[in-house]
Amino acid sequence: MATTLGFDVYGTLIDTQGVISTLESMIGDKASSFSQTWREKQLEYSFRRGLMQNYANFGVCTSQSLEYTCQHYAVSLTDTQKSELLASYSTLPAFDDVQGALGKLREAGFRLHAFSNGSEAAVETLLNNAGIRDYFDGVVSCDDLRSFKPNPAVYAYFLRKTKATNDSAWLISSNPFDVIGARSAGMYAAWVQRSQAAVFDPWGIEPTVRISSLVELQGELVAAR
Ligand code: 2OP
Repeated sequence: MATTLGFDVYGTLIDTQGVISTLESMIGDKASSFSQTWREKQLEYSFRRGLMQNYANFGVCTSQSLEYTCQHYAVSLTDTQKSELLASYSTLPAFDDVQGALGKLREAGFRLHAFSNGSEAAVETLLNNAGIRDYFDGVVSCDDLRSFKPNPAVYAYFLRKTKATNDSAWLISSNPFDVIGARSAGMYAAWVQRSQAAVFDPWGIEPTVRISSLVELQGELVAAR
């Protein structure tokens, strides 16, 4: 059976720091820390909503975390500016290594799926705008289960939706919470260490492989067979 790869989207395929240039035009030198707080709070909201079983989709987590971040930094953005920032979340760029690596993986016979907290519609739009949608056989969204990563149910859902099995499927993610969630659910998982400063949580649940670029992925997958 061909190996199925589930690619996390935000932070793995797509650079969420891509909003910084828009932010700089609005708030100047606070942009980088603002963007990081926004991303961290967006994820925190998904974890809290999952645990509370009070679901709202990832787009709501993104907009409410933007509101929090504005208040946290005492930055007053107009509704138009907030709408522009949220719209920029659907036009974020793919990382430089994505196109080349995905093309080679498809040629080598791997089945590629995007696998994200984001709603199917939001991810479809984002991947199309980033010019990488055609590399994927499909999009698997946690929104279908009204839950978020790292709920083990979402990894099981990924396998069902892609008709894969634990021994023929990998999660590919730059987010340690996602990698640990997939490994804890019994999947193979590759951690894409997008920054030298990134720390993998010291839980004793390790990625199957660590890579610093998607270019290394195919070699690691073949070696892991
Ligand atoms: C995802 O794309 C949030 O990066 C995470 O599901």
